[in-house]
Amino acid sequence: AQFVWGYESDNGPEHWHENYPMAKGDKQSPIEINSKDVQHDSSLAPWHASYDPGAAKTILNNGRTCRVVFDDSFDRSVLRGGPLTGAYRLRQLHLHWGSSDDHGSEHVIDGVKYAAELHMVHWNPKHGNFARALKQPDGVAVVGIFLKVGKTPKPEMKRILEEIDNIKTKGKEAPFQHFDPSILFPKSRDYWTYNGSFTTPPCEECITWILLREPIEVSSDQMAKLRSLSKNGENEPVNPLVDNWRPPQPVKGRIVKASFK
Ligand code: SG4
Ligand code: ZN
Repeated sequence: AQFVWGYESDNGPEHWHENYPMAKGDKQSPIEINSKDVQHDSSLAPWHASYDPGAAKTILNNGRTCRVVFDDSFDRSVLRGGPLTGAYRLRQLHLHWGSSDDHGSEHVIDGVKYAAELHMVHWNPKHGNFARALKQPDGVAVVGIFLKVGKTPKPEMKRILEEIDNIKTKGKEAPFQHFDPSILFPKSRDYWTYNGSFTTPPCEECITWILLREPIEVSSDQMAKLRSLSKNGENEPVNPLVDNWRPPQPVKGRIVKASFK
């Protein structure tokens, strides 16, 4: 039988390298960040996103995550600055989350696991297309935002969460138009940055990670809504889509830089 990667004990992160050898590479993600090992870099510029709400297209459940897809056929929604050279185009955003509020993020900060981690995936148009970009060390930039459970729901998460019932099962897709994902950013622009990989097979090492220091706060009910997604297809036994995170990988001498002191 063909290997279909996932997050179960028989096809999860411990098995990925058997079919995707890059998963044991030297620049894998996520990692654990220890603030005492981080280097402040005063030359790190601020980052800026300029997103066009009209670029949002659809939201879908692929059985592994929930994803919002954007039009990236021209420089419409772009990320600039920070550690990046030039403008990177927004392609999609997706999330990773746990089966309960005390875990679910991929990156771990000083031992802290957040309930979820939002990834905004951008690619460098100097490489022509996304497929080519992911073969280049400066091909992709992902902004990572941690979701922390608190008392207050995040109203900006509403648009995504109200579509959950329309994309309950694997393979479902719904229109998702007029959405500016920058409403999901926290107040502070402080970030950590390091060079790493995609956190799913084939785990290509093409990513400049920009991880935001300040988490956004969501309510426990909002997290529960995300967990109501299913891994199964329609008319199949219910299998909740939870714990779609890869654990931290070896740092192997990489330096994490901080934009802040
Ligand atoms: C999620 O599984 C997305 O659905 C994938 O998007 C994405 O892969 C993958 O995560 C890895 O991205 O920011 N976590 S991550 O490193 O973007 C790619 C699709 O499959 C290639 C389109
Ligand atoms: Zn991701």
